[in-house]
Amino acid sequence: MAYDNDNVFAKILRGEIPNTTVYEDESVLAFNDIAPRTPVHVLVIPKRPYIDMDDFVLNGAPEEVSNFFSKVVEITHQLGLREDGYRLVANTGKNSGQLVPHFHIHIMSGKPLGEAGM
Ligand code: IU
Repeated sequence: MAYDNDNVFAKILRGEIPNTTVYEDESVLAFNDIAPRTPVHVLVIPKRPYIDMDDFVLNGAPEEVSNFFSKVVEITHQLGLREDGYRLVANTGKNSGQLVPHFHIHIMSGKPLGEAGM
């Protein structure tokens, strides 16, 4: 499957669609989910084009992958989530219900979330 340059997160990265950024550096962008399911619902994406978690982990450079996950944890700290905790979700492929074909991690928190599931 080829990466779709017209997916909504590609448009956000090109500045064609606005977003509420919570963190940005040369390789990563984090922004508030447009339809939050929890009081804190942030999406973290690599700036380079990967379709999903599988594509990212298998085809990204090892430093890129480890840097990304370090940034995710850094962002949870920046958001003040370490003490009460948080959930990370990375929908991958059809069965997961992944809607946007640009790899992203959901950071969800702000209340007790119960059993896993969105
Ligand atoms: P999923 O893992 O691909 O199902 O999640 C996509 C998320 O992207 C979902 O939570 C949407 O609310 C969110 N989103 C967004 O933040 N901005 C948008 O313009 C669109 C979707 I379209």
